[in-house]
Amino acid sequence: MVQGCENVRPAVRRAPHVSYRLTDPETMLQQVGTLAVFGFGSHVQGSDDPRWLGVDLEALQSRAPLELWQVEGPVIHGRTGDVQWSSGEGWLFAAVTLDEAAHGGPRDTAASAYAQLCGFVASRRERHVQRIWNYLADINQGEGDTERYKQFCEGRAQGMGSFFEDGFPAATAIGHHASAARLQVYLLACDEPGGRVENPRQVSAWRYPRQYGRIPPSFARAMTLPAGDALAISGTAAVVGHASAHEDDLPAQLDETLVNLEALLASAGMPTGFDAQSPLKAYVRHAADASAAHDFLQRHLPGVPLLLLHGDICRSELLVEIDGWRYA
Ligand code: 3EB
Repeated sequence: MVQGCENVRPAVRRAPHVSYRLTDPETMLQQVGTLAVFGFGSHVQGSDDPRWLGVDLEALQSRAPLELWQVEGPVIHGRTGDVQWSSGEGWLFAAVTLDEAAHGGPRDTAASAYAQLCGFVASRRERHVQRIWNYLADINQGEGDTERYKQFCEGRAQGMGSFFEDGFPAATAIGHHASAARLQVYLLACDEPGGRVENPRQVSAWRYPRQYGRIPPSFARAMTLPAGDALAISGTAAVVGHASAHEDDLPAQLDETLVNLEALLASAGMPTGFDAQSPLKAYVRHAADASAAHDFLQRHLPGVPLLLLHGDICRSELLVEIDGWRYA
């Protein structure tokens, strides 16, 4: 077959390297190729660099590492309105941290954060959002449709507008316990599209029935990055079909969550299991469950880099949620 020039594919972007490391922000920010550095909790020493983000979730480990995103080339960075960002090698990190006190509650704050982020990404070559994280205060406060998570979902959908009409990125939404009611939203985007992945054991979140809110959550279960060399895994919990399983039973929820993670790997065509290159985060509702969760995960996922964070899952009956990366 004759290959015309229309068959020439653009360079496929290798996945950023995501890792956890016991180091300080400045050391990492000085390195060529550092796209973003994350610290967890109120005691972490920060930086004014737009690539630094201090996350409002406390680590449940005595020596908590930083999370690093690294690409294989030079990185530029800046601030545009409330957006802090960096880019290099076809990848884009962008983040917004908004205080609800200045934006009027979880719905309007989410709408503003998403409008700003989507507007910024639309102005960039790296317009294909692969993965989003959302951290908001008191996520389970309020009843029924007024629960803060459900208000957040409504504001998120409003702020996104039609930006994700071809499909949602992978995502995490977790509640924090910081003193200020801040909403933090950050994302990873690329100049090439990824591939959305769903979990055959779970109803797709955007098709959740009415009982979970007026506006269903806007996320895909996972995203295969453009080169197919990594899977970005959304917040994954003990949800089967659309229902929560094993109410208030930590080991059973952890078991079910690991079954869901394996189902996602299979659905994405990834090898089974997780390894030393595949960092995971476990968000644990009750700090008292941290050591049980840590022991369980070390036993079932030996050698896997783990970061345990104190966070509330968006359904009050869920005690734990896991997200992270699987490299091919
Ligand atoms: C679930 O499976 C658990 O609203 O962005 C997981 C990942 C969950 C992302 C989001 C919510 C979100 O429905 C909750």
